[in-house]
Amino acid sequence: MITLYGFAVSNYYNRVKLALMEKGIPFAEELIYTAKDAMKHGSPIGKIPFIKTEEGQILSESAVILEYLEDRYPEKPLLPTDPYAAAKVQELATFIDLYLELPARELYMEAFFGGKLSDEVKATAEARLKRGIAGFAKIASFSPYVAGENFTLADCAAIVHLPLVSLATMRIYGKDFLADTPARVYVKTMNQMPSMQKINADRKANQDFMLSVRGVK
Ligand SMILES: N[C@@H](CCC(=O)N[C@@H](CS)C(=O)NCC(=O)O)C(=O)O
Repeated sequence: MITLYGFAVSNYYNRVKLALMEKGIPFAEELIYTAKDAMKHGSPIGKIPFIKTEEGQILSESAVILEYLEDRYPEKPLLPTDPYAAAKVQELATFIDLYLELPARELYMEAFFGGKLSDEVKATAEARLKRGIAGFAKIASFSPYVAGENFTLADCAAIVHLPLVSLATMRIYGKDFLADTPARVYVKTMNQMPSMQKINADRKANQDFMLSVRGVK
């Protein structure tokens, strides 16, 4: 059985967990909280999530793990069969990672963990986020899933990342930068999925413990 390593508060961890659950792949969770522990278990730079495959191999990077799961467990696909349509799903997922989550991540220290950011960091993140969100709004369809009619790998990224983008921008700039997109309704709807209810319950249960172990980040 696959083992998923990381902590249940992490959006990247929950992206993999969501794909595993939606594809109906059995897995065990091994909660680890520190980079040192992650490295001890095989994570190359101590980041989570990573998995141990059924064959005992280690694999990191959430987007890569999802691609591996598609290839290894094709029974319930989360990518369209048409190559261009599949690439468009991956484009959207990559876009959300690179141009929404990563710039928003610059804000987490102050937005969620009591740190203090310089005005320069905030201004840089703001410009990057505004540019990224304008592009995201052009390619996301929200009809009803983020890439179209079917639940795909792009949803696994969108559902876990978009709430953090909203919350972080709200806290730092006093405005949800995704407010002009259907993100809020989308996330609310997606959170009703049984898999997301379990993921959110686990996240809440894990939050206080994680903060006490890791401090920040
Ligand atoms: N590109 C990575 C990002 C993973 C990532 O940033 N994980 C965070 C938790 S959400 C982490 O491990 N942070 C601890 C650290 O950087 O030491 C992925 O997609 O898996």
